[in-house]
Amino acid sequence: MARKLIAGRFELALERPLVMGVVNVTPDSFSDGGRFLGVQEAITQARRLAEDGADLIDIGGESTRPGAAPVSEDEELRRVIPVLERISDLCVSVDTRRPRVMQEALKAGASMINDVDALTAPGAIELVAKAGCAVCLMHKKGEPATMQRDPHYDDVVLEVKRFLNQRVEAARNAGIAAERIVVDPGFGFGKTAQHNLTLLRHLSELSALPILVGLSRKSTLGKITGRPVGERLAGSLAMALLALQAGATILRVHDVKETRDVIAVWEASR
Ligand code: 9MG
Repeated sequence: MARKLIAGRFELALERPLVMGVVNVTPDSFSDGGRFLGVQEAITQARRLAEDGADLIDIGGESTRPGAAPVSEDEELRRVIPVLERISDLCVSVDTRRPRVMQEALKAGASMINDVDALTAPGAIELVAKAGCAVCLMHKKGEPATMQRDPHYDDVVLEVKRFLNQRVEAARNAGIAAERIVVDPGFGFGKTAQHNLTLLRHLSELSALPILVGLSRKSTLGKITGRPVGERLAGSLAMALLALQAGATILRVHDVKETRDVIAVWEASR
């Protein structure tokens, strides 16, 4: 496995797990519904997560939660770019599926593209190849509006593994070095709780490249614990530990400080 992740001017050592802190610049994260306050809050939150120990910050302007309202490209840019311009000293990943947003985000200082569509949009792969940024290639089955309506797989591990391998091959053929690529099984993206748990058990079989996992606060935890999204910290930390044991390299989380403690305990026990 690559021992470092190259993300633009940043080189992140992979001897230890990395933490990616989540910052959503989406209406549901605004306290008063105002756009400007959302941007300010996002900047403050990004800085706080970095102080808490995040190695990377993931900024998103379009919610890909099941059933989330679509956002225009211009609106996504208006949400994300002003935040990026103010935190470009940090290693920032941009969660987007749109090549134009990728392009503008990279110009504004982003070092990584987190694409839940795995660079399948026309032009996306060439753009990322040229940029020198890192990329996260994620598996998803279906589209966010409908993907959780009875998802089905004959063999979820095999299907996700094949897809990730194909997208890695496409990225490598386009000129993206292996040290710039991480893969992600896409927990909750067209998967039931059982699919997610099966993938977690087989995580290390999915790829030889670094694996990013996003389980923090997700509905699988609601299903297991019966708790609403605001009460899923303990479940999220338990999932973080399971993911580390299963071979995850990057944990995409909302609660950075607490996840850092999980990593410290896990490392001490090895
Ligand atoms: C944007 N986003 C929401 N959940 C995610 C996950 O699990 N992985 C990645 N890469 N991105 C996600």
